[in-house]
Amino acid sequence: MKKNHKNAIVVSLNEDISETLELALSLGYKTVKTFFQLRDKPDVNSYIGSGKVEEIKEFIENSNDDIDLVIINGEIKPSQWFILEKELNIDVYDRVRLILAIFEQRADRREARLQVKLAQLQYERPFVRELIHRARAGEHPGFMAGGEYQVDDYYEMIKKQMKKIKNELESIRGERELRRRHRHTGGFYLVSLAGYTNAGKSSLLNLLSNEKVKVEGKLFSTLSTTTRKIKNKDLPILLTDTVGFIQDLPAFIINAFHSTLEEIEVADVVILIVDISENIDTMVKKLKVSLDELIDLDVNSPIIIALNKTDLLSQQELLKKIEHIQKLGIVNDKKMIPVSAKTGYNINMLLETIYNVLPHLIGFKIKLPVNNETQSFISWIYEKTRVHEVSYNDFVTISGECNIRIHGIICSKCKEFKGLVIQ
Ligand SMILES: Nc1nc2c(ncn2[C@@H]2O[C@H](COP(=O)(O)OP(=O)(O)OP(=O)(O)O)[C@@H](O)[C@H]2O)c(=O)[nH]1
Ligand SMILES: [Mg+2]
Repeated sequence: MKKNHKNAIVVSLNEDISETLELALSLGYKTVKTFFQLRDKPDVNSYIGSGKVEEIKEFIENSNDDIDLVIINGEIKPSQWFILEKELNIDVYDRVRLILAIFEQRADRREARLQVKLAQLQYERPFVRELIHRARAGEHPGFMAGGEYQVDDYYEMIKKQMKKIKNELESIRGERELRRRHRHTGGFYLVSLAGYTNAGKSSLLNLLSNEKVKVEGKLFSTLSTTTRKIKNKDLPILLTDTVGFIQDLPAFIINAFHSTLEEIEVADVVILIVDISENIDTMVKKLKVSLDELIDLDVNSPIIIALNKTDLLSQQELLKKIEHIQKLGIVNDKKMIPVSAKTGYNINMLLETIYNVLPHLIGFKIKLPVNNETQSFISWIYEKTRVHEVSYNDFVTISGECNIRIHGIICSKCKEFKGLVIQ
C-alpha cells in the first residue's frame, strides 16, 4: 500500500525539538522516532558519536516502518554528514537542508525558485567539496565515477550556475526596483507584514484586503511577496505579505531572499505579527528573533506589533503575556495591538494605529488652465490625493492633502501645464 507520508527519524543534541518536528511535518515527513544524545558539543566525526550512530542504524534496520530520512536537529559539517550517510545508508538532512527542501517545495514564482536554487547551491558547495575530497582519496569511488576531470567539471558547473542565477536575480531586482518607484510616485503608502513563520501574516493580508492568499498551518506557506491595495480612511495603502522569519537561519539564505525582504526595509510602517497564543517562552523567543531580524534589515520606519490569534486565549492570559513582554523591555515604545485575523477582533484599532503613525499628509493648492491635457492630470490628483475643494472659472483651483512624496510631482506637473502653485 502506498503511504501518503514519508517517515523520518529526528536526532538531537538537546531537548528543544518541537520546531524541527513541525518543519519535518511541513515537508510531509512523519517523525516515527526521536533520538536524544544530550551533549554540549557535537562529536567531531559523526556529530552524535559512534555509539548513537550504531543505535540508530540498528533501529532503522529493525523498524517495521520504512525510514526515508534522518533529520539532525542542528547544523552538520560536510565531513559529519558524509560519515552519517555512509554509516546509516540513508539520506541525512540537517535543519538548514530541511528548511531549504521546504522552500523548494513552496517556491511558486520565478524569483522564489531562483532564490531557493541559489541558496541550495551555496549550501551544497562545501558538501560537494567534501565528496570531491573523498573521491580523490578513493573513499567514495561511486561519486561522479571518481574521474577527476568530471569531478572538477561538476564543481565548475555549480560555480557557473550560481553566477547565472545571480545575474537573473539582478535583472528581476531591477524590475522590482522600477515597480517600487512607481508605487512611491503613485502616492501610495507602503505597509509590510512581517513576522515569524506561521504567525498569521497571510491571514491578516487576506482579512484586510479580501484576498485569498494561501493560509496554512504549515511552516513557510508564503515564499513570494504579495502586494494588495487597501484604503485606510481614504489613504491609499499597498500592503505586502512577506516570507516568514525563523531562528538560526544562516546569513547566506537570508541574503538569497534579500530582494523579497527589501519590501520590509522600504515600508513606511512595518506590522510585526506575533502569535500570542503560543506558550510564553516560545512566543518570547520568536518575538526576539523577529525583532533582531528587523534590526538586521535596518528598518527605520515605525513598527507596530500585532499580537495575533487572541481568539485562542483568555483575556486574563492575554494581559499576563502583554505584561510579561513589557517587563522584558524588548519592545521599547512600539505599540502592541491584540488582534485576531480569524475573527477580525480589534482590526479597526490596528488600522487606526497604522493611520496615526503614517507620515503626515501635507496640504497643496494649485491653479491650472482648463484643457484636455490638464483633465487627465486632475483625474490623477483625484485618485492619488485627498481633494478638499475644487472651483472652476477660467481656471481650475484644487486644494487638498497628499502624501509628502508626491507633493513635488504635483508642483512640477502644475508648472509644466503653465499653472500656479499656491501652496
Ligand atoms: N485561531 C487563529 N488562527 C489563526 C489566526 N491567524 C492565523 N491563524 C492560523 O495560523 C496558521 C498560519 O497562518 P498564516 O496566515 O498562513 O501564517 P503566515 O504568517 O502567513 O505563515 P507563513 O507564510 O508560513 O510564514 C493558519 O493555520 C491560520 O489559519 C488567528 O487569528 N486565530
Ligand atoms: Mg504566509
